[in-house]
Amino acid sequence: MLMNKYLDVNPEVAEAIAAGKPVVALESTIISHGMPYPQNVETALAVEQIIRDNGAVPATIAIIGGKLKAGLTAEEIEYFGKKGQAIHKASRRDLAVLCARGEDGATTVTTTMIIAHMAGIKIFATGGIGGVHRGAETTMDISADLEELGQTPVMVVCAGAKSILDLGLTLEYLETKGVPVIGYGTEELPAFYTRQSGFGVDYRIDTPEELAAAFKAGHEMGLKSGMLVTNPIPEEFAMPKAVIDAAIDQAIAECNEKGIHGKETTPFLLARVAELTGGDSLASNIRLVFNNAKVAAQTAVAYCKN
Ligand code: PSU
Ligand code: MN
Repeated sequence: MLMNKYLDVNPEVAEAIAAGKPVVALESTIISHGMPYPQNVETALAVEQIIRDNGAVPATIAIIGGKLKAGLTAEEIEYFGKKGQAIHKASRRDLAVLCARGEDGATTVTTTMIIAHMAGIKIFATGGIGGVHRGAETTMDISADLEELGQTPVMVVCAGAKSILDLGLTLEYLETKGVPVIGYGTEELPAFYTRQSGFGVDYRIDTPEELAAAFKAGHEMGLKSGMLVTNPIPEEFAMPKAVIDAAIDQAIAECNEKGIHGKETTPFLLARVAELTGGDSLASNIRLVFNNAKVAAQTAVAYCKN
């Protein structure tokens, strides 16, 4: 554990880490900015239960009153879900000022990795990561998540990246940063709502044991980078490709027309795609998060065994 006065690890999580028991980190931006209330809170609580059912302790991460919290209560999750986009979306650049001021912040993949690492948590489950946005050649909109994956040794289990991003450029960037992109049971990068993207992953791995062994090898040789595990949405919950592609194209066009940019872009696109698909994309989103939580918990269990 990299202790500092801002870090506040809840007792159950601290005890599990100290005893070498499996723990899985979860982010809070997916709650406040990634899904509407009340599905966001229901999903966050259900995900914690899935992690417990698979033998690990959940640690939902957020910034509350200037403290970097690892492990939230159900009341705190409800608070983040209700406050939604009124909560500050906190990336790496925001940590210092928010904590000095004693404010709240919803942690993205980036900040959840940072705080998980401080607390000694190695495995983190989420829905999707940020990446290189379409048009980044001129906007330079590249998520800080990619930088963090390059410098913080935490495994992130996600369902690939959405095609709101430029998936090819996202893979190029990850390669530059030295981040292995693993396909869980697949050779193809999943595209979040669909199992196919047309892009290959670096390695296919089929079991939680092998995921744990690969991550441990990097850790033991002192590599500081993270590992990205992309876990395809179960077939029965995937969206028809034509439907999701049309919704994403329309959402991106509206985003450009409205001049939305910076940290507002991803939340806008997520909400608009959910509206345009009449909630179908939200249902898929919830299912793929459940699936990622299960794989992350199984991998955390395997990591602690060997
Ligand atoms: N992708 C999703 N759902 C999410 C996010 C991304 O499918 O909730 C959130 C995550 O917290 C991710 C953040 O770290 O958006 C990336 O934001 P940006 O593109 O502004 O870096
Ligand atoms: Mn951005």
